[in-house]
Amino acid sequence: MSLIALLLGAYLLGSIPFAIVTSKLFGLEDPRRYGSGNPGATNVLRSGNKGAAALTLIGDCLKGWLAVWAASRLGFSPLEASLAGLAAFLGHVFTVFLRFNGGKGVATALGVLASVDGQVAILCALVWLAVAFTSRYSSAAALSAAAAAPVAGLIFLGPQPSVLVLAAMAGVLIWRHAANIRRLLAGTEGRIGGSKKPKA
Ligand code: NKO
Repeated sequence: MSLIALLLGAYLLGSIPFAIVTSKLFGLEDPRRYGSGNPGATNVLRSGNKGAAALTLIGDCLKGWLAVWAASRLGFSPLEASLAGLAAFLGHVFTVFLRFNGGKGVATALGVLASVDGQVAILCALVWLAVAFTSRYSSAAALSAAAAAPVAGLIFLGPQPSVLVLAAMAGVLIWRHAANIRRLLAGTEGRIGGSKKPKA
């Protein structure tokens, strides 16, 4: 299999929007129509359905993990496998199935990290949990974990090209949270498990 075919396959896998798929399965409203309007686990939780939110998180996470794992199994190098992870992440964010307007990439990035290096994933997940529990802001937790990712990469993987792949993922993730950053600064950001209030 060529690298191009691998990246295309990973992109298509990443493009599956689990927030939309699970919402349809559970007969819930489209998450793009309430809360932050984001097709992601945090926003699906605002529907009040914890099962749908958990399934969104697992699905979005697994596709990132699977892209890297499959690439390694197919004999691609660790750097090529991390690029497959980046392709799945970009598939989630710029999904072909939602006119290139997908999610923010947090759960998918976690799946990619878990497959690239377990220690990096655990450190970032701990940062997410610490900030989420203290602030109750999913976005602030994701922004902190993304900032930690390249640092954790350097610590556990050393200076190698796949750390740049993690940094690129973190950069796109932070950029996708621009509206959240504005709401955090204005004090109007919604908390975890908060209401379904219309978009601010
Ligand atoms: O609706 O705009 P919103 O308030 O929903 O949502 C903001 C939120 C969007 O993300 C999600 C996914 C939630 C996943 C939660 C578990 C994540 C745990 C660990 C994350 C590690 C991320 C590392 C990134 C490295 C590049 O933010």
